[in-house]
Amino acid sequence: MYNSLWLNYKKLSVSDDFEKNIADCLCNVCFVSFDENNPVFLNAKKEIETAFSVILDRKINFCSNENEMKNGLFINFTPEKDLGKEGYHVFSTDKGYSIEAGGYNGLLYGIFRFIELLRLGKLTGNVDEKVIPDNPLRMLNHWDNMPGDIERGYSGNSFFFEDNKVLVNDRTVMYARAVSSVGINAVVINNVNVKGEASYLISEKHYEDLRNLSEIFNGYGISLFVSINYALPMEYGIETADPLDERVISWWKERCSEIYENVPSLGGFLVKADSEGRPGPFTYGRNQADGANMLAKAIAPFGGIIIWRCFVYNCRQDWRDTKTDRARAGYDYFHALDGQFEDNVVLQIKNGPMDFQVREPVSPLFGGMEHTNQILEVQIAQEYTGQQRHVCYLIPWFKEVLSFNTHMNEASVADIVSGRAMGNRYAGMAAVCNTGNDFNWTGHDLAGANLYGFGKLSFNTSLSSEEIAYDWARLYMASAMGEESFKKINGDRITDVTVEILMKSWPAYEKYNAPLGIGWMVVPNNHYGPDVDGYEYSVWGTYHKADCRAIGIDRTEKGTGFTTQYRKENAELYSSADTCPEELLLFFHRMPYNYILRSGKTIIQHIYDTHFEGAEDVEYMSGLWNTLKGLVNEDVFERVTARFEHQLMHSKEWRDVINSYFYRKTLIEDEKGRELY
Ligand code: GCV
Repeated sequence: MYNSLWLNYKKLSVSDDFEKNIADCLCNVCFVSFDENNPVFLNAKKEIETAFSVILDRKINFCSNENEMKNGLFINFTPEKDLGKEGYHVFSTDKGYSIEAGGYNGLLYGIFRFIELLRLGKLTGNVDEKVIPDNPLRMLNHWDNMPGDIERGYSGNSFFFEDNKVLVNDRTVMYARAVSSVGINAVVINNVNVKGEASYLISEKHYEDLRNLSEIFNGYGISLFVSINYALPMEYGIETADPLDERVISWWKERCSEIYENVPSLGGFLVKADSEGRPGPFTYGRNQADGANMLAKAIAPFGGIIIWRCFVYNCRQDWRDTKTDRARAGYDYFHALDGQFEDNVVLQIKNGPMDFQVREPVSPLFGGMEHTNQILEVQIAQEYTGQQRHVCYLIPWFKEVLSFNTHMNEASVADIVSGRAMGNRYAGMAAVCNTGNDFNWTGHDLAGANLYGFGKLSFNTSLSSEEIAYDWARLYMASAMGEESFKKINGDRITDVTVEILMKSWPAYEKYNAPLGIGWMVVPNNHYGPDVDGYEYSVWGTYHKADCRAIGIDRTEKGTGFTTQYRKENAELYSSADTCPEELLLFFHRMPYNYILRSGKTIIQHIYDTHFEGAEDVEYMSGLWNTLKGLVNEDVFERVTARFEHQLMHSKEWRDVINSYFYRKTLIEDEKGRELY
């Protein structure tokens, strides 16, 4: 059982005006000049039929000759216009409405958006929306394992795998519809940690299922990708995985040829190499470009691409070693290889240099490579941001990352990953996905906003977080109640409350988490809940080094030198505590607790205050949520209420554990005399 996410179409008849001017008009739909056998066309048409027949509660008449129709919705194939294959233009005309698209993906996106505009009540007045997606690749990475579990999955088990088999069923179709409705065009179905049966996902045993899955995906404009085990040839009796060894090279060529014979539309491979125990080219004294290029050459004849992750670091560090710095690793391994990758290799770079903490600086690899295809990797699976038990709307965070000026020719991260800055064809955004086989797909209903939002943002990076939150809240939360909730008062109330909660949630989470960008005060391994010293006594190299005098890591030139990996302007900004953005102060600097921040507060007082405030913010959000009782769908209300109860308790635990840790280290009292344990 599963719900239909934000595609839960309900009858919508909000006013006489709607009935007369919109509903009557939209009963007539004309598709002009499309290939009526194209699978994307067929799905697009089906979507209109499904949506309109429910929303308008009328029979829909289709035609393909525009002269046959006086008014209605006209959908035109316009490859000659400047929309590319994925852009669309929706506008009102004196005969009703038009959607223009230059390709089948554009058609699908235009139709999905048109249905949204209809449901959002935005089809009144003069409609004119033309969008060409900013990012060529808009990707979801699932960390699903073939036995059926999900690494860092917080919403049930996999719907792609069970008992080491690939699942292809009606849920697959629902998934494809939903993610393509927000513009996703590439999906990796399996975990980057490729182990066990997953090594053999690209083998005869699973080709048929992969082909069936890819056909469903293709019908929604999505390319199927798989994560592979870099050392796979060794599972087939070759003694080495050295990328320069002829046996390895020809093994991959043959395997690629076999795969494409069976799964012709496969997009390519995602690879995690030389990281956290995964094999890679380092074992053979080769570099990351050697490894990626060998695979790229093998897959190129079939039009495939290699997405190669830059999350490469040594996860064993002695705490006394003050020079080694995990934050440096990505740049240290990849920067010098700029320009050496094949055209069909794309490097996938996590937003920060560490690992999806609630706050990190942007990775210096963005702006550090001028001749390499790049994808930004973010994580909507809330591994470090409350594991979908806490509400944490991450789109504002991603917007900050995208707008970061790398000072490489003044390009922002958005400019680089869109391909605009360097004119590259392969570029984009990927999110580690937050779905599972729970009824509501994302465990926390409000986490659905991150799935919807990631797609929307990667399609159009200039949308604001609020706009995205508003549309999602209206489509999912308000529409769950159907017609009644769309009526002015309830619909607006539900939407406004939901948007307010979403927009408060990431700042609140940051307040009760580790302070000022230091990160990693979380329980090791499962990454849930506070454990200030949990990682301090492990070898992962994520130390905060808090003692009774100071906290933070000196990452300036005098320290680990991480700041020098940025372009001059950013290196200077981060090098001095006076100019360093304060939310990142302890990431870059080791500071005494009585250092005075720009707010006039000492660091220690800031820690106390933010932790009290964070828990209060949760109390406020949860109170707001309670005002929706009786207004939103009862199931949704109960599920979210239960999660808020937990978040309330858990945010207080975070507050108390962090505050008492620092109180006991420093013995400095809270100026406001609140209870510290
Ligand atoms: C898939 C972190 C996570 C791991 C994850 C890894 C990665 O270390 O905790 O679960 O592995 O990142 O991104 O590869």
